[in-house]
Amino acid sequence: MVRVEDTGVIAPVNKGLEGELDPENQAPLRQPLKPILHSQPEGSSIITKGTEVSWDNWTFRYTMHTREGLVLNDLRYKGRPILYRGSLCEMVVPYGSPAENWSWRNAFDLGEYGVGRLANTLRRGFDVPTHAVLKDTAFVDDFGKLYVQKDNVALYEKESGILWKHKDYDSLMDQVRPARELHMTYVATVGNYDYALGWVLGQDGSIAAEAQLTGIVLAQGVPEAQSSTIEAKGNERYGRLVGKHIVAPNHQHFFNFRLDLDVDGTGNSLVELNNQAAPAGPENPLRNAFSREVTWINTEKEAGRDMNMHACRSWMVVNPNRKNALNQPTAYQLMPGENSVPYLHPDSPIYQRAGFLKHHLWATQFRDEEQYAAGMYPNQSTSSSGLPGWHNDNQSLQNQDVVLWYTCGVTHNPRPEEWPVMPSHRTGFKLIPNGFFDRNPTMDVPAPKETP
Ligand SMILES: [Cu+2]
Repeated sequence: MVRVEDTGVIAPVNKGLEGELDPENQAPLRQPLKPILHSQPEGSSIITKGTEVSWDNWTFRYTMHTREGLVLNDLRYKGRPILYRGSLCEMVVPYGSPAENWSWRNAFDLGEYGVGRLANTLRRGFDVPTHAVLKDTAFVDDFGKLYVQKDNVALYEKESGILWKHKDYDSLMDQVRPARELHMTYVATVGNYDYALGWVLGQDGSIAAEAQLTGIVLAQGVPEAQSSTIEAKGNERYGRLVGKHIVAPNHQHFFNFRLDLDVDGTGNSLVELNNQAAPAGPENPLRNAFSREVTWINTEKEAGRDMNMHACRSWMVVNPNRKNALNQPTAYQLMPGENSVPYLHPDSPIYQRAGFLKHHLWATQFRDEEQYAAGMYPNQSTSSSGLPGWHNDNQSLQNQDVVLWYTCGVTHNPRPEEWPVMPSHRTGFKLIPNGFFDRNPTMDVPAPKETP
């Protein structure tokens, strides 16, 4: 022991939070909604053989990894390789309160805790739909002993609105195809937070990474509301009053996804796409024109890139050796979703350890030992661990085995409605085909049979 810090009793300690979530303490309960039945009378379209999965045109294998949770391996569409390995490879949650007992709080939920080993046993009809296929995982504990965790991975199909549709007012033709998705999820409880994490495959070739944030926001006891307004002042300077004597500090959740793409093979290159308004002139007389500019990102150091709303920026992994029917290189595009920048000072210890926060997009040439964005051992890391260090040798990204690293952030300014438990907040991003196919790959999806 180095020292003991006791900052004294500030507020009545919150007792029995579990009881607060109990249905008995929510009385009177609202009228329940009428049941929705999911039935698959002809069985599931998901075919599994051990950890091999096939569904619609997709095939892949998965690993439920102790540290990274659900990892996709060798993901292919109609046998064509797309993603060799896709994983959530680090997560960090820096808290924004300067208080003595708070300023050092910044859990690395993967590198320090491991989201796979913290995955829950799922229950059909509760965590996942009643028709979900559940899988067990064999893990090895800290002492090398094998154990099996029951039902911690779920696979299920979900109806997801319209895949495509068009109605023609002249001919009254009305063609529509309902969308179906394959969801693969698990739920990891890391201390106070619960994360439902996973992957969603679409029939159109899209791959989505999804994170749902729920659980209990970390809370500070406060003597009394000093401000009780929506202004940032008093004891709500760095958070928000969410209950009597309870302030939930501002914080951020940063996820880093490691995406070892193999678009039609390992020879891949990287481009950045930026939209820009065309200059006024004879070519643009009504000043409405805009173009999508392509910038080739040829080396690792060029690849530290950030989101840009003005350019509607995205990135694309291209196979320069393969062409579609339109003579375009086959490619997959990373479409960012919600994101944030860190509000940490660049000199803060946490920013040094989580250097991957410096950019939204990184890219490296594949190296087996480069698996975790904040390095192998973030609990003992230094500023050079992980992505910023790996960039220094500035390897080529031209026709190489390119690995993308995407940082996705949620800035969480808590609300009273997130107490005593937080309604799920959904975030993530998508990988979508862009020139990978010659045209809409779902034209062959049959129309559903007429239903009464
Ligand atoms: Cu949060």
